[in-house]
Amino acid sequence: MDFKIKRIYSLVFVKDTLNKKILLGYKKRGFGKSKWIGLGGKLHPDESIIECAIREVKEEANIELTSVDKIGYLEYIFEDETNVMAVHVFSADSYSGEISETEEIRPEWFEYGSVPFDKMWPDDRYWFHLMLSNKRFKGHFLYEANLENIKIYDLSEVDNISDI
Ligand code: 8OG
Repeated sequence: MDFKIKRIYSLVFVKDTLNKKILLGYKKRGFGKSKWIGLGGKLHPDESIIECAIREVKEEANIELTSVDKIGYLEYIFEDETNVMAVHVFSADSYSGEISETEEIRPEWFEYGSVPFDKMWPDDRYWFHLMLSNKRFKGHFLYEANLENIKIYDLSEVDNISDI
């Protein structure tokens, strides 16, 4: 029998919509080390996925989100692994506090046209334009065991993400 264990994560993109900039974090340690990523992490027991998104952004960039919008759902499957990562994607355009570096993340603003895709997870290239233009989407990506190549994927825009 081939069954998979789902691990649930939040992934948050803070946007400066006025200046068309997106906040990414340089991951200093752990899974995805040395990549530019959205902020986020693993769902804790007894919290909602929105609470997880807000907590992770506070832990990783020292800001308190004051609006969060669920915009996507992505599943990552890795060859030779039983775990599936289920990632709930959010965008946020308001927060309080000053963004600052933490032990795990060095946050930095990027212009929408200068996103460093070559130093990000390869799947980001497929759906980033949807996220930046406020579209809602869902997709699945099967990664080769080396975590560098995507073997197959599907991706679609959806009208409503709340029922996923
Ligand atoms: O707690 P930790 O920092 O390990 O959480 C991982 C974060 O990175 C979480 O927000 C989900 C995100 N993430 C992955 N894999 C991938 C991926 O393949 N693409 C993208 N865009 N984000 C990912 O863990």
